[in-house]
Order: sequence, then C-alpha cells, then structure tokens
Amino acid sequence: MRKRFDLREQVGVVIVGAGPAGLVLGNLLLDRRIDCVILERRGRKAVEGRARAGFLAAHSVRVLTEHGLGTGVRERGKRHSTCLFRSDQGEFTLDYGRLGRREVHTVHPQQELVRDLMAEYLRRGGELRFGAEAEEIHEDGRVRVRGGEDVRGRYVAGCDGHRGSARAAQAARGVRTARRDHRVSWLAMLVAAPPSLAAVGYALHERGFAGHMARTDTVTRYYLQCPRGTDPADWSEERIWAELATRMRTGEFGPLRQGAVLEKTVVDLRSDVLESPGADRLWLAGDAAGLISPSAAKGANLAVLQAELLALALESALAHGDDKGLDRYAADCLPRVWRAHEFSHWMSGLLHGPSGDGAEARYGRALQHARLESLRTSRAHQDFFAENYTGI
Ligand code: RFL
Repeated sequence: MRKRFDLREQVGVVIVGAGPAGLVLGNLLLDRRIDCVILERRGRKAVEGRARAGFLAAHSVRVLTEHGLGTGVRERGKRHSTCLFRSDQGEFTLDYGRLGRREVHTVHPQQELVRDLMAEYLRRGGELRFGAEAEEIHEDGRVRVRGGEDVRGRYVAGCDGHRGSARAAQAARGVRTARRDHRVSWLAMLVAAPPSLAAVGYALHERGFAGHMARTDTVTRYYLQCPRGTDPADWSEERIWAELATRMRTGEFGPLRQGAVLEKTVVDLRSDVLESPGADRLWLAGDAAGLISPSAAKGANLAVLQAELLALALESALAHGDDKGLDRYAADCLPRVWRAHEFSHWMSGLLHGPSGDGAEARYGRALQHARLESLRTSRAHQDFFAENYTGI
C-alpha cells in the first residue's frame, strides 16, 4: 500500500504543480528518499492531455536517463538534428547535429513526457493530489489548499507555472521580475497530419513568420505570427492552410501535408525572470521562476534543469542539514537561464521582422535578412547557432 500523507503532518517538500518541473523534482526527491507530496490543481486527464513542448535538449534527456526516467523518451522519442530556413532568398538547411557541440534534440511531446513522469512517480510510491489548488503559500512552509486542509512542508517547491501561487508569494516578499514583451503573437496549432518536412521549418515572410515542428508521425505543430489580440476563432482551417502555404512558399518548395486542426491557441511571446528563484522555505523552478518565449523551445528544458539543481540542493538540506546548495541555487541556475533567454531573444529577432513600409521597418527587415545570410554562409555563426539552439 502506498503511504498517504496526513496533510496536516509536515512533509519534507510540498511540490506545487505537476508539470515537467514538479514531476522531475518529485521523482528525483523520491530517488533520494526525501518525502514529498505534489499538489496539482487540475485533474489527471487535463494534466496528461496538455500539449505544449516537444523538443528536448540533450541535457534534459541525460537527466531523465540518469534518474531512471528515460524509458519513454528512449523508446518513443525521435532524434532531430536539422532545421530549415525559407525566405525570399530561397531555402537552406542547417544540420545542427554536426555543428557546435554536435548535440541533437529528441522530439517527445510534453504530454507524453508528463504521462511518463507521473506514472513513474506513482510507481515509486509518490503522493500526488489532483484537484488540489494551492491558494496561498506562507513563509512558515504552510500551503493553503482551496477547499481543503493546509499542507505543511519543511520546504515548498513552487513548480506551478507562471500564473501560480509561488510567484505571488515571491512578489509579496518584494522579489522583482525582469521582463520583456516581444510584441509578437503566434497562432499555435496542432494538426492531425504527418510532418511535411524532415526538419524544423522556419519561414520568414513579409506577412509574418510561419513555423513547422514535428511532434509525432501523425501530429505536427505549426505556428503563424499574428497580430496581438487575434481571436483564434477568426482562423478557419481554410484560412490557416492558405496562409501557411503563402508564408512557407509551397508554390516554390512543394505542398504541406494537410489534416484537421486539432487545437489552435494564441500565444503572446513574453519572457520574464524572477531576480531570485527562492529563499528560506520557498524555492521555485520552471515557468514559476521565469517564463521564456517559445521561439527557441527552451521552457521545458529549463524546467528540467532547475528541477535537477533544486533536487540536489533540497537533498543536502533535508538529508544532511547543509543549506549551501540552496544558498547557491540562484547562482547555479540564473546564468544558464539568462543564456537561454539571450538566445531566445536572438531567435525572436531572426524570425520576426517589423511590418509596414516605413524607413524603420525596412531597416529592421534588412537586418533580419543580413542575419539570416550570415547564418547561411558563416561556419562560426552556424556553430554559435547550434551550440545555443541545443544547449541548456
Ligand atoms: P507547467 O507545465 O505550466 O506546469 C505547472 C503545473 O502547475 C499546475 N498549477 C497548480 N497546481 C496547484 N496549485 C496551483 N495554484 C497551481 N497553478 C498551476 C498547473 O495545472 C500545471 O499542471 O510549468 P513547468 O512544469 O514549469 O513546465 C514549463 C513548460 O510547460 C513550458 O516551459 C514549455 O511548455 C514551453 N514550451 C516549450 N519548451 C521546450 O522546452 N520545448 C518546446 O518545444 C516548447 N514548445 C512551449 C512550446 C510552450 C508553448 N506554449 C503553449 C506557451 C510550445 C508552446 C506553444
């Protein structure tokens, strides 16, 4: 029988949120025999069905594999090592697996990763409460659960995303946030069709960016840059495919494999980083500690990195009474977080040119093309791209 914690009792770590950050952390803590409980505000079906990321960096795969969490990624994940750029100058492919550090991505949809992690966490005897929304996190490690009893932890790990209660608690302590609104939005779609390209596709067009990313043999993600405030309902399937065809220049490079649009949401590209990812009893990881725009596919990978670092620090504190790891947590993760943000910002500049016909817009678009041309022709630039594209 699995142990059910009496939620009034103090546990080692109360983890708020069962996304990639919370589930990796929970598994790593159980591996180190640190007791924990995960509180998740949604139901299991909703958590397991939330399609978001898909590209796992080599570092993430290493962490999963080293901790016995890599079976799904190994068995169902697909190696990915090329990307393709299209513009009015033609197209070119970068075989980034042969550039930079020669690292590749593994494509494994986030909802499958979450399912794998959840199954393993429960198999290891972990306690996971669905429908348990943390309303407030107190300085003494008490977490108030909506409609339920308080839970108390020696430590609380805020892994509840960028709109969760951990952020609110940090803000109440006066922790500041650095943020950037990239002033760009994407219509993000999941389509019931096999990938149309063997590579990640980035299309630069005067009408805006379009992207293509493999997910599985039968599902592909597409992106269309759209104005802020766009209502997805205004985008019929017909309009989506016509716009994708224009921006991906199918007349020149061949058709896309079409299928039903399973999901369409608008994502506003925004980034932020909390200047401190925790103190005392409350420590944050993943989107709770910083949100990164999806332009370079880094968010889930940063979540895995931070969960790994936080698990080590919490183990030292709880098993050995040594707080040095927690004291160092910010210094260990923030430089890597900022490097990912810098690259993501660089990528955003590459993918999104300004619209309009004014002098500033024309200048901005010319810079965008110069950057693309440098990437096409300069080996040094390609190595920079590859190292940062796959690196965490
Ligand atoms: P998550 O995944 O948001 O999980 C947080 C969990 O906390 C729960 N929760 C609460 N539970 C209890 N009490 C509360 N008060 C709570 N408030 C929230 C939520 O229900 C949820 O289950 O955060 P986490 O774990 O930090 O993981 C972050 C990643 O999900 C995110 O960064 C990525 O999805 C970003 N991202 C990508 N990242 C990549 O590394 N590679 C990609 O290819 C990639 N593609 C993407 C993306 C994000 C996208 N969107 C939708 C923004 C593509 C898209 C379109």
